[in-house]
Amino acid sequence: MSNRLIVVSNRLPLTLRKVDGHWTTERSSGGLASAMNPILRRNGGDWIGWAGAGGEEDQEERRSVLQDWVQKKQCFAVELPDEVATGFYEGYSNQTLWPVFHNFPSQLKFDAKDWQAYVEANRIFSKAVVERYKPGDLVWVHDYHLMLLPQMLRDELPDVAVGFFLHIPFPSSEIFPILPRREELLQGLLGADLVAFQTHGHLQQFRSALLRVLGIESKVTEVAVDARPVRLEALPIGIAPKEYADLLSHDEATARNHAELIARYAGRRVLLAVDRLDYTKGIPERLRAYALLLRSSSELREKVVLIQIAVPTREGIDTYQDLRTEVNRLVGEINGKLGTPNWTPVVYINRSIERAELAALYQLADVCWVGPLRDGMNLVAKEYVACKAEGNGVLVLSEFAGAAAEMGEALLINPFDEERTASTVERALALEEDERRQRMKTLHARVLRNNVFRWGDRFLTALQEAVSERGRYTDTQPKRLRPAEVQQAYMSARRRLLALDYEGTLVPFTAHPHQSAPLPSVLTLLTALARESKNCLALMSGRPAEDLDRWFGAIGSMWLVAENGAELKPPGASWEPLRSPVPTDWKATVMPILEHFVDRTPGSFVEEKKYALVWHHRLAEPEFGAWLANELVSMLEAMLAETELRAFRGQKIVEVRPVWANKGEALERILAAYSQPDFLFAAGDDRTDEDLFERLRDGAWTVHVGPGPTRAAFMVRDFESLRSLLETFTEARYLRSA
Ligand code: ADQ
Repeated sequence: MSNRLIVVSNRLPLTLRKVDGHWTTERSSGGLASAMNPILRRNGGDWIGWAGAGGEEDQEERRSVLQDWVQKKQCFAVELPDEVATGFYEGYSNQTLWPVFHNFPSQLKFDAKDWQAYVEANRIFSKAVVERYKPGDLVWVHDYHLMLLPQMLRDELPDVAVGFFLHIPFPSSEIFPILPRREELLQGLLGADLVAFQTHGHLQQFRSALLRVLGIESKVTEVAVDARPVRLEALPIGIAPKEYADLLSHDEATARNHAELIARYAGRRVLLAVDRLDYTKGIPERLRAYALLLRSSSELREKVVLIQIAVPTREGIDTYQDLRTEVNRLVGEINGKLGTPNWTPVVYINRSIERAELAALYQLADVCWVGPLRDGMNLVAKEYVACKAEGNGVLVLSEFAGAAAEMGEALLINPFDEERTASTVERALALEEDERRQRMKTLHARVLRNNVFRWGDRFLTALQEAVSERGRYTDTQPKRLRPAEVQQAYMSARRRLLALDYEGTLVPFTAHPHQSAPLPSVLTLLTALARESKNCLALMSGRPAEDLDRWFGAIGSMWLVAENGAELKPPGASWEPLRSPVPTDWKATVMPILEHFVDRTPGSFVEEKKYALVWHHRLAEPEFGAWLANELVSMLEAMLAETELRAFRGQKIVEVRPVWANKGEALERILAAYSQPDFLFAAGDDRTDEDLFERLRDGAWTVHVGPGPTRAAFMVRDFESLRSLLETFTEARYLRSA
């Protein structure tokens, strides 16, 4: 794993600070820096991030410190103009994305200018990466501030290996779609080779958002984007446990702090809470639950103390000021109403504390109370456990922290239920020693094992695997169609056959199939293609004959194929079934089953065609619809096994029709009448078109419209791209030559 690494995150592991009028460098500790620094040293590379607002003064000195970072510290600072920085960081990142991703839609604020700043900031980061990039580098993008970056990089450096890790939760598909600019965010992420989340739950919600917002289906481990695989992973972040172990065993300041704390809290049980002062962390909820506990269990009074450490953060945002006021009020109220001259129930520390002090507190605390309302992972839970090698502590953990997925031996709480939280904390204080040790030792072993270094290695291995999978994927995936090549072939051909699907291929899908009438531009296009004397044009659709007559009847010189191949109409002739007689008496048996599915699936309906029955679930809830479609197909397969009928899944439909009624068979029939074309072009987007592609394997221009698995040799992005290509076929220069 020796590729150079470019780490990109909003902030660098270094901070610029003015001390005594001079810019100085402060090194930030923390898991991410601990994990990335050794990898960066081993592999070489850069860490790219924002150095913080610059101000007007001492720019030269500032620049020289930043230059020093590049040369000595592998850190490359991105400069954001003040306006961009504010809209990007305090605006879209922290007032739009942060609340929505943490299930606080009511806190969402959106300003289109902030979005522009977010785009601009991502662009500035992208430029910085492109400048420093060398072929073969692995780029690792961190977190919600930079969701557009993967696709921006893909546009600039098509072969770049880029992975994205989301540190915060990914919201449910009920919540995610409320986000302004949701499509762009998902598209931005899909530029990556690997998108990784803290938990499987978050990964599943991301897949659900892809389906609902972009209509993209995915597998648990992968999603296809334009014949490129994007790997999906759940990789829970860990900590660097040794940093804590070393402090506990060797650091003098920690030992001193610990001794002082023991003396200060002698005879009291210590509950510890350590958070950034953020509304997602559940601080007021904890304080209220604590007050309930003290009121209901009077024997705990004077025997227990809650040390709440809350480091100020994002102070420029009003909500955070309101939270600060609320927490101050609650702390004052508890201490004022319940405290005694000998006892302060809550010790509240509203500032950042040194690591040595934190380690001593973890070592001391009987219970660590981690109660976020929503959290990507929560490292405090793991840091506490890392300091409890002896097993003498209890972790109380919110089930809404990502950490809960891995730390089942903790006592889990629903922080919104303050009464039960209070009784769980009471239970934590009373836990039998055996049980306490057993739980903590299991947790401790897991925190040691799933540490941040393992996490970093797993991410980079997955990224490298994802990149090497590209080859496998492109072998079985269609190539992107190059217009110039197909135009050349078209131009030099003398006898051309064009078989085109309609819905999804020439026009987008509509809510109801009867609404798919063509726009004049589509009619003009088809008329021009059909009129050309070297062309034989066939429109192959799932629609019944009467729809096609109504829409395309005026274009006389074109084959029409209805109901996916069941009926054909040669140019200037009348409709004929592909085979006859066609049985239709089966409909009476199948219809009640489809109707039963309609009853179970709001938004779905049955369409009766001449030779087929179709259950449409386009308007139904997407995952439920897809699941029921599978169930319906397997039920029908069993029922129809002995007949010539089959149940087919298409784009949001299940269709029952005779097995021979397919587009491949219909094409055979057309080829019998229009033999040996020297240019064969077939385009479609649906499973019914696969029969066509299968029939035309060698030498034909088979084109799949949109991403996804197919037997076609080529693909184009969407129906608009296909139409633009077909329009060039009607231009004079292509018609004239040859
Ligand atoms: P955060 O929301 O910042 O991180 P968390 O995982 O708890 O949340 O990390 C906080 C870090 O800050 C811990 O290392 C803790 O020790 C430290 N800290 C907190 N209060 C402190 C104080 N008063 N003084 C000093 N240090 C303090 C985001 C996501 C999380 C995810 C991490 C890592 O929101 O869910 O776990 O990234 O992926």
